[in-house]
Amino acid sequence: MNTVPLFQTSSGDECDEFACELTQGLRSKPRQVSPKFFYDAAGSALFDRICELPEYYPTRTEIGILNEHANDIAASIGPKAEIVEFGAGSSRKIRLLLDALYRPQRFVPIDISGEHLHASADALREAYPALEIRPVVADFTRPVALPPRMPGHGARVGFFPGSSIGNFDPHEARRFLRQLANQLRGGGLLIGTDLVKDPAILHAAYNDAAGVTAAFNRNLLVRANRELGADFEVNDFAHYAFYNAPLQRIEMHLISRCDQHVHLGDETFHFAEGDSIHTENSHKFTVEGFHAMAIEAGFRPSASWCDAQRWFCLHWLEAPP
Ligand code: AVJ
Repeated sequence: MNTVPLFQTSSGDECDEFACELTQGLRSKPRQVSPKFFYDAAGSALFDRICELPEYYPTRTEIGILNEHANDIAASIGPKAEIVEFGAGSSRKIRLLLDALYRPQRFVPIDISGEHLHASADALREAYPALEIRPVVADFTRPVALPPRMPGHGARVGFFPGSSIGNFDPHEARRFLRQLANQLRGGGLLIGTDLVKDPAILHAAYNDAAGVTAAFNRNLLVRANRELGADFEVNDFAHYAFYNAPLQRIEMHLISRCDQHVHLGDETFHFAEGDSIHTENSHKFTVEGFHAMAIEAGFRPSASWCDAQRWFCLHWLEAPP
């Protein structure tokens, strides 16, 4: 078992990141924790199940768009591209993209989890022997040193599907896109966004009948118990997800079902009945609003491909040289 270093330092470098951020998040009011901590092995498996749920339309809608517009997307990106994926998700989407492209030269998946990254890189190497695959273990929200571009290669193209951009607050999203526009100079970014729509459809997507999203949300507490020795009574926290229309985002919370105390490290946290831990924001976009944000970040929006219901959209953003 891993021993967890002490984490009351404010410098933050000596401590386990999850321990640090969870402790700080529980000390603050409103209480909050980053959704990036959902994705341990169990959380990643739960997310894969979410993507198959009848209510969770984003994954299958985005795959449908990739399929339907594969030729246009490939024409926009051009031949011999170097593809950089921010966060190595399920390999289904990248395979669809690689299959559509004309002689892609190199694939650089960036992910914080080396284990997951190298396993999927090995599988892709078998399926695409002509493609150079250069995984980079890193937190893609920070600037990542990319392998130098090869002479003779086509555009350097970022791939950021799944509306993962929706996890950032608008200010952070702009900052992140600005960073990408710099890294991808002379190339571009293929990015997926979930769109603003009937709140009932959004609500259902984050409140599935089978309870998988609830388990995904609560897994954060399961993980804290296992990795950090916390003592959350997981079933005493309710999954609560709703659409915040003025802020155009789904919010996920864990709500205390009773008056209770939780121990983490050497601290005791009190929860009154109804107290919340804010675990995720998932922002929704309009095509126009997203284009405006992309322009502010230094991109030139070129094409956007949506499904017929306009539930989800893939955008091709050019990064000026
Ligand atoms: C991976 C952030 C796009 O917000 O829809 C799914 C994560 N959370 N169900 C999303 C998620 C709850 C997902 N993103």
